[in-house]
Amino acid sequence: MKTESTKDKILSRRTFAIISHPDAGKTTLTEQLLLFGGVIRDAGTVKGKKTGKFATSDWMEIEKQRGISVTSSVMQFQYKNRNINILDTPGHQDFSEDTYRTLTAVDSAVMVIDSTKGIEDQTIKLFQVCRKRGIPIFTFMNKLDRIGKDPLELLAELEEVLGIESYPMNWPIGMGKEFLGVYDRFYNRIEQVRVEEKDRYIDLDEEGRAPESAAITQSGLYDKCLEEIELLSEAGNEFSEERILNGELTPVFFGSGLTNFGVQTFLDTYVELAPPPQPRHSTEGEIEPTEEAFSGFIFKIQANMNPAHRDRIAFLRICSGKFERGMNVTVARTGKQVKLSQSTQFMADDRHTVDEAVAGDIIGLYDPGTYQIGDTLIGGGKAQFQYDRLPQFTPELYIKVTAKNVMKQKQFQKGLTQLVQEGAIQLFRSLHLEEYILGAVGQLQFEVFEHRMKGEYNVDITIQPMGSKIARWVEGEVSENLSSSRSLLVRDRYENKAFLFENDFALRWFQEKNPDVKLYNPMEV
Ligand SMILES: Nc1nc2c(ncn2[C@@H]2O[C@H](COP(=O)(O)OP(=O)(O)OP(=O)(O)O)[C@@H](O)[C@H]2O)c(=O)[nH]1
Ligand SMILES: [Mg+2]
Repeated sequence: MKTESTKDKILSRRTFAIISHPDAGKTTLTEQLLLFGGVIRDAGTVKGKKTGKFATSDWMEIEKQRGISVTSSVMQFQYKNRNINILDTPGHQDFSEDTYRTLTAVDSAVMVIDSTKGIEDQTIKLFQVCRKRGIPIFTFMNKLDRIGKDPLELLAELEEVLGIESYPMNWPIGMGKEFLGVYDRFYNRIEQVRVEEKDRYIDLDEEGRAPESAAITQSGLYDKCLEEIELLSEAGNEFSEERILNGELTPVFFGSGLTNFGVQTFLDTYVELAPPPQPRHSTEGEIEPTEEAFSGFIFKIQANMNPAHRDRIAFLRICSGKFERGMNVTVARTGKQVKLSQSTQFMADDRHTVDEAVAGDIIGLYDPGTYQIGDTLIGGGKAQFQYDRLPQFTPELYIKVTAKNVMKQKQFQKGLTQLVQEGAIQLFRSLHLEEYILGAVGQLQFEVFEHRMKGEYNVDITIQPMGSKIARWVEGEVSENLSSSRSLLVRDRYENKAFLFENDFALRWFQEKNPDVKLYNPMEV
């Protein structure tokens, strides 16, 4: 048994990711949450235009320039006796690998929907990943300060497009310029827009009505809201905490991240309803967070987070027990023992040393090249189990890369090796010519790579697009004579041989001609 205090600490953790289609407002919402968490004093903006201050979680140079999130970032804050680990993820599908892995490290997710657009493609995909993992999902209908879709239509989309039942925790009174506030079904009050804090809330009577003295009752929008609330009470789903925690029912909040409306109420409710750290599956079955022995897994590796440090950080989700700086752990994959003496907690790229952390927390470990994404770390001298493999994607797009300046070979190699270790791009070498070939799931990954090679390693690169390919690895030996332009034989960074096929047809043709060559795709789990 754990001592009470470690158990209490574990139970106070809330670890979640913010997910959605690009531009729905994840980073903006994250910024407001950090504001309530008291960890930043002014909210920056995604583009930083007016104030020159950027959102905390878009810390990478290229993110600031383009106003999009490229990589997930983790931040910690305390709110109402809860210790919150929040992960802001990129929405763009070219970066979804990072987002999918991040989702393995959380216990719940906040799905942000741009209410002017409704449910978009990438949201559908990310939702499905959460559902498969049984993660509870909280929905934030964003951008109510603009004229958007009808709220009832948005709810219908949740059920029809995503197939999840919903319970609106609050309901908008108007929208756009006429957005007056929300009718809060959970706290039984009306929260008004642009009203000073002391007058912002109007308590509702037993019938769920505001006192007639309240000015808002004079508005037709209020009447419309009441009608819709009645409809929801009669025909909508019932509130059920149990179904929320099972991921069967999503609580829905309406608000606006940019104008900071409804965000605090969302946070208040979220910390009440969101689950504490959950067990994680391993080769030895489920591992409970309150188990005595320390364990965790690495879900992300990031080089050069801070230009002043220029080192590599491995992100660890602690799954059980307690972490103490200086402790010894075993890396399950290699059996190697490591002393964890350099550990950090984050505010995006800002960090401070952490001496103690518990299950549910996400910490950064200094990585001299010891870790790989998916590694299980276990306290003490023996690793008795490993956590489930993390999702990995087969690259679809390929390029050849060289350093523009041959004198920069050394830096080029260094950058290549370090950025490839982050897991978003894969490195191959062609067998005869020893050319460097990179594979990724999307074009934007290459743009980020080029940008970072320049910014972080001071190397200009030349890119030669190869188009899309199908990668298949070879089991056993294979003759180099089988390599051709349509079925290019390459080695991955672990020296395993693979073919890059021009297309499906080339793959099938090859298999028919060479039935003895056993091909497989290691990323299909
Ligand atoms: N009108 C309005 N605009 C918003 C709101 N929230 C965010 N935006 C704007 O929407 C744009 C995208 O916001 P982000 O927070 O970067 O969106 P994101 O989901 O983090 O985008 P990616 O990280 O690229 O996937 C920015 O221009 C924001 O200022 C809102 O509540 N109302
Ligand atoms: Mg973002």
